[in-house]
Amino acid sequence: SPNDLKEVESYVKEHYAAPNSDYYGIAKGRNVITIHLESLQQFVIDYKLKDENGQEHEVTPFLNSIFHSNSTFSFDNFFHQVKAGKTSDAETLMENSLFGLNQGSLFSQLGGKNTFQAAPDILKQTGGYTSAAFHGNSGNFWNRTETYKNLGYDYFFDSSYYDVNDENSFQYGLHDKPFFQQSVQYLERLQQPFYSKFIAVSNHYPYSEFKNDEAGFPRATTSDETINGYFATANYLDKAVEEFFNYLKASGLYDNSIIVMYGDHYGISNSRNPELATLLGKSKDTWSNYDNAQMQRVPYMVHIPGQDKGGINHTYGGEVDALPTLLHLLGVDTSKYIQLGQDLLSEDHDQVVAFRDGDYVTPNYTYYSSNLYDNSTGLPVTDPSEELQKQADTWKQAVSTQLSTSDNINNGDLLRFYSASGLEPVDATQFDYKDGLK
Ligand code: GP9
Ligand code: MN
Repeated sequence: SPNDLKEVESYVKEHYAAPNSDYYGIAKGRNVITIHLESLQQFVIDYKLKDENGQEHEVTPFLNSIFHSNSTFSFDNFFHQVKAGKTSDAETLMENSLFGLNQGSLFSQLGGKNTFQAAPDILKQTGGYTSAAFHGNSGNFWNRTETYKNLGYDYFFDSSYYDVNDENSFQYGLHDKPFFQQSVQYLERLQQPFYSKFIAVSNHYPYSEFKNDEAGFPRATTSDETINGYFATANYLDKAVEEFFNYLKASGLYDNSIIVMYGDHYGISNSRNPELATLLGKSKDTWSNYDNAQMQRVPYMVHIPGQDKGGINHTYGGEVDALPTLLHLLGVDTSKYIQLGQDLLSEDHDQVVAFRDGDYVTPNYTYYSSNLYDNSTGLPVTDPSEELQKQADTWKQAVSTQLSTSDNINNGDLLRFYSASGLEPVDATQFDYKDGLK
């Protein structure tokens, strides 16, 4: 009921993190180009894979160059926060600053019927942006077609807009290089400024698509074939993104755009991590749930060509924090929006990162699978001081309130009652993605 909104509003007000004036609006009016880096984990950044001759191969040289550029706001303590909804949960988090559901996918269950105040719609109503999502898989997957309408996307170019055949695709759709190549014809006809999202999917489990000579990248040699293929598909993604950047530069779009890149969730699951350990200079035998928690870091980079205030920021945060961060860089005031994350560049940012199941990570302590760990040793805290126990209880409470607030909003469809944002409700019936740009 509208009454349930009161509690939500006071939570949001209490947690609002004001923008940092050094960065507020530095990308105002620019196009936004978001690139979804499927299953890419932060450990891959700067990682070099050794082949059987001991020769090192940089897995993502292009993304590494972006990560280290001072035109990029890069975050190396940024965590995914998804559960069973995987990619779709990441999209929910990144574009709404709300969590997915504790069970299943919010896109599948509520995406077609709920009211949202999402990135495409906010930018349209505050900045006159056109919006488009690009993905070389069927629009039904994760109920995207229906959900995107409610998110306010003007256009959705799904696989029906692409030449997809046995040669250039796999079970999740078109491969990344042809995906970006074929996307350009649509992108260049979009009215500027635009907000766009490109879901590149080749680096998807089971990472079996590219053998040595196709990818030109060696396989790892652990006993786990999933791990072994992961580096080659990540390298292919890196090359595809580089080609897309080259296009952006050649077309002139680059200079008046901002390019956001994020990894949606882990690519290597916890059950496989002990096998991965040796490649990370760690021991399989001492690998623990502490290590599993730390592996949930994913890349988050906001590249703003022509400015040099960026760098590698060590703030702890997660996908829920991305939208307020982005909006503030674009000079959009978020104080009236129902968003549960906090601008990562704000002085007020809280560094308690919630996982969807109630576990959490902070700069000094990690709570994962019922254990509290000291980050400085990686060991469980067996006998916490009274003070630390109190602190840990506070963190747990903060995380559970953030998650339950999100669930109340989503399950109660509360945004349909919320008009104080100043946003007109999205009229999903005005979108028909079959017509494209005709
Ligand atoms: C398919 C792709 C896969 O369209 O988004 O999603 P995931 O399996 O990673 O959730
Ligand atoms: Mn995914």
